[in-house]
Amino acid sequence: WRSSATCKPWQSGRVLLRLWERCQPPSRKGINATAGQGQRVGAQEEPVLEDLEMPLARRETETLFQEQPQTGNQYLEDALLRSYLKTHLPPKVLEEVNQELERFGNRLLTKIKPLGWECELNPPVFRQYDAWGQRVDHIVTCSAWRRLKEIAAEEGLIAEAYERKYSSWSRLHQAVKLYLFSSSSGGFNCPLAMTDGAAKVIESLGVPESLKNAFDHLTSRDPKKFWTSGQWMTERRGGSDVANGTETVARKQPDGTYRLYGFKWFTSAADSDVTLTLARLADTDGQVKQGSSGLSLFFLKVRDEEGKLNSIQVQRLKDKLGTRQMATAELWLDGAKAELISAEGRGVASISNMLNITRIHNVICAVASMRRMISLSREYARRRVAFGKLLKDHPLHMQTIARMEVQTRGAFLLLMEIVRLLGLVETNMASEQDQLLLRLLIPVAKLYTGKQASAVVVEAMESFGGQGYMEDTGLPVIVRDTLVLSIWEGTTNILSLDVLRSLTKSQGQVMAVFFSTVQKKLELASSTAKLEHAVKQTQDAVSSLAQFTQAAGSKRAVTMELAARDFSYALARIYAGTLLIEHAARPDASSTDIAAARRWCNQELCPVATELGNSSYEAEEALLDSALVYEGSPASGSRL
Ligand code: UCC
Repeated sequence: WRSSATCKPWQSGRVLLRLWERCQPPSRKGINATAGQGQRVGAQEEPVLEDLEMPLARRETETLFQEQPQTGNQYLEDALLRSYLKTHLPPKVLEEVNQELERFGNRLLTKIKPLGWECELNPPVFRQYDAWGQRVDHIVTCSAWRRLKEIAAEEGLIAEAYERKYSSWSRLHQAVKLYLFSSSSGGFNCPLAMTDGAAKVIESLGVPESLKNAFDHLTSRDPKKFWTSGQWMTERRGGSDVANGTETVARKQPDGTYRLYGFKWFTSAADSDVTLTLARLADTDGQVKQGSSGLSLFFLKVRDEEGKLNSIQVQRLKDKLGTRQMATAELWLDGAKAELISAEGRGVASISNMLNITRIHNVICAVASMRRMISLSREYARRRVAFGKLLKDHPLHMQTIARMEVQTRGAFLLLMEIVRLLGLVETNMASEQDQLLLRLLIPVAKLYTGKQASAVVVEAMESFGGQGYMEDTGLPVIVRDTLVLSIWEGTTNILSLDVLRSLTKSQGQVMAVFFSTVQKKLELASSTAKLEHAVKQTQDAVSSLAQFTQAAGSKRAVTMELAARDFSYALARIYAGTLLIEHAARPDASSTDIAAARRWCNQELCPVATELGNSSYEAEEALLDSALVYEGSPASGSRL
């Protein structure tokens, strides 16, 4: 390593002159500025002896670092979002929304994104005691986190959906804002998801007098008034199995309120103002009813008027892989004062209204993460040179990003479809079919986009090479925060079983609606020549799925359980493919719209039919599953 020798004072004037020249910025020396900092593209400079002898000497003085990918106004750069809005929104709504989203995009870029990053750098801290030994259980959040709460109110990120200024399109407008906000939100999208869910539950109860004040706070645009809500569902014995794992007991008080006693094991955004939670009503003998029908839903304020915790103790904050900007805590409820808000024993059914909203937020977050990573990746590919040319000029690299783009487009349209349907339901404009379709598509979209997002963000991270793995690029944060999406709000398998629940509960009607909706959309697109093959592929997949559902009717329940995940994937792929085809069949569709639809439909659209053909759902195969998993383990008794 000889670089330092080049700057020694005893060197001749000629050499010093050359050194001075080298220390000048790249632009003076014929480096192509558009290729990124320090990236040489055909730079022509007269070779000198020192260059040949000491190639590394130059490097020390030049800015040879990779150039940071910079994205601009997210709204303006999102072609699919803009074409979707142009296609679907009524002209007057489009005009207003378009202006608003452009303004919001600028605010995100200049103000909100830096706040989000500040939250990442200053995660919440738990202070259990004050300086004088008094227990305070204070979750200390940073100023950026608190500022984001104010911004969420100012932007109406919850209010928008409940004011219904644009009638059924308000929900979609809100979802689009949340989608743009998500990746810059520093984790504040999590409390917003639960706040939206709480507002939805209260609204679905008809906003009873006792909850009117809370509803006003949760849906307020006034930063001073705005409240966030938690969703305390998870206990020590129950993650997914809420019905059997919930131990919290509710004791009725003479004034008609309840006191809750129990331990909530995962409480996200534990700094929230209020929460919804489940508990078992204790009778006068202290007896409770077990199972799902023993659970009721409660509303409670986390602190009283003086800011003291409502007989709640914070045990500790969780040490999580991601979403570290947001405080997740273990909480002891030691007589927390609460209000019963569901019918007795209808806790799970009531909180499902909240779950369905937070699951939609999960989809929003999944699509947003994919979109953000692709934006950064494509931007980087415009600047980074490898093997003599920009990454964007390497066909294999472009193919890789294009595959991610197709996945993201399918997921995006699935999200838009769900919030469109939700908007119709919320404004009493939905048909019974719309309602059934919504019930089916929420778990389908949640489970599918959660998995897609994990795969896409990891792939996108790779597109930055080693830089993608560097903490201070911010890229690993996105990856970590995305990985939770297939876990919280119901894992992939739990959501697959929820898809089956929707089938059973509707006695198969959800599937009838699914088939007829897909068929209708495909028929409308079938006259577009360039989509002919994609339409045929999707129709074939629909036929296979229909055959499977018919055959499954005569099989044992275990078959459906084993098939649940593949079945849900088939629903997701077929429906998203249909939406891509529909979008590509517009008169003003672009060649990329058509390409996205064609490519999506080239993947296996109906994995459940393939696996049925492989006998994967037979009882013997289930036994083999266990044998494969436990071979060599003490459990199998067959260790080598
Ligand atoms: O809280 C968490 C983290 C918070 C962070 C939030 C951030 C969100 C971020 C978004 C992005 C930024 S995580 C905790 C999440 N926990 C879960 O998701 C629970 C997962 N487990 C399930 O979903 C289970 O399937 C259960 C708990 C719903 C199963 O309960 P049961 O009691 O065994 O189920 P049942 O008996 O089948 O259903 C009871 C009733 C039925 O109604 P009826 O009695 O009228 O037939 C069901 O139809 O509830 C109804 N029901 C539903 N209704 C159950 N699920 C649904 C549903 N999804 N939609 C409508």
